[in-house]
Amino acid sequence: MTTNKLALITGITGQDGSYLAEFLLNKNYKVVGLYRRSSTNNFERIKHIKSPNFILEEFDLTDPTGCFHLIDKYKPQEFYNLAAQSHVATSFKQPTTTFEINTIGVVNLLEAIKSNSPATKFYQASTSEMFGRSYSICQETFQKYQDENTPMLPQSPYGIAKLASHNMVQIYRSSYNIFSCSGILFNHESPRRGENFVTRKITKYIGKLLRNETKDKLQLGNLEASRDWGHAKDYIRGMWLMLQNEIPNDYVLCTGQTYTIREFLESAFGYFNLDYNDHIEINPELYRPAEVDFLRGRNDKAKEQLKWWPEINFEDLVKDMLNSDTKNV
Ligand code: NAP
Ligand code: F7E
Repeated sequence: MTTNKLALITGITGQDGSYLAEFLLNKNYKVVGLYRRSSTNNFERIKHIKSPNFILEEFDLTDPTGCFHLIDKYKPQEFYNLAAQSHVATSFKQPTTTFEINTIGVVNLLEAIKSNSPATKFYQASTSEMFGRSYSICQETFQKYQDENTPMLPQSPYGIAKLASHNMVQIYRSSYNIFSCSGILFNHESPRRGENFVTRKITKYIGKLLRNETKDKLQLGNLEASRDWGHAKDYIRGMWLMLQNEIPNDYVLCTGQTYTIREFLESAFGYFNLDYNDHIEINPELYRPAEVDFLRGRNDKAKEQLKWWPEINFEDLVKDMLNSDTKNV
């Protein structure tokens, strides 16, 4: 197999960036992973990747000149923008930074592509958080769901910033003919999930508990919200499929199943015959100023047009995260 395409990935040090890099390298892509400078290197999720086709380059999404030169230098076939201030609760505390990274940063990239490499295919990491409190109702089952046609009413600075960039991606597609797509991805997790997202916070705590490394209770906020949780490995395959399609478009990627945080707790603690009620404590400070109460996606468009559907179910996702976080127990 010869090396065929060049792909650039922002957010390479994050959960999705690391899985996408592995996926593309397996397809014999040349991959340039873009990371932002930090005082200590943050390569935990990618340090195992050893390939002559994988290189790293320093970059910050909020620097327009850097974006401009980067696109000009590589003129890649595919560009995956996965970098973001991705924590919803943080976005309430840092709304300006969230907009600079999640909205202006995306415009920086789109402008650079328009000027320097208009044939580059662009993927934007949009999110189910854009739906906020909005949902559609299925006429047959009367169940609530969200899909590409559901109106969007975001409930956080994160959701609003992502919706603005989502709309910009559509503008560059319709106005300038850029092959730009947004994946409206519902929550996806893995053993590489950041430790301050609720699923990983729970599985990491269970590992510590079983190794007798903590006597503290796990502090959590709202347990009644519902999320449509899938596995990151499935979702990065969907990102790639969007850029292989003949026409650019936006797609929901989700499982179609929804569980509350309480149900996640039951499943994760239950795996070790533990009762989560004995180990958690509600901390009102972890409640958000506004909450997205219910998310369940419908992936009919991705199924039909991309032949994409998730292969890892909820139980196997929880097991995968627990097996990783309870190593050496
Ligand atoms: P993640 O683990 O938090 O990774 C985010 C990445 O963005 C990190 O590599 C981070 O670098 C980088 N980054 C942040 N600010 C940057 C900047 N100014 N310049 C350059 N890089 C910057 O997120 P993820 O879970 O992989 O998610 C990937 C993308 O999908 C994000 O855009 C997220 O908003 C979106 N999304 C995620 C989900 C989900 O459930 N995971 C669902 C829908 C959409 P550092 O490592 O230096 O912080
Ligand atoms: O919260 C509740 C919290 O932070 C899930 C990001 O990847 O998915 C993610 O955003 C739910 C919320 O994910 C704690 O109130 C309770 O209802 O794991 P999360 P998120 O906010 O859904 C979307 C699709 C993205 O795009 C985002 O980038 O759990 N919850 N107690 C808690 N959440 C956290 N983080 N910590 C708690 O202690």
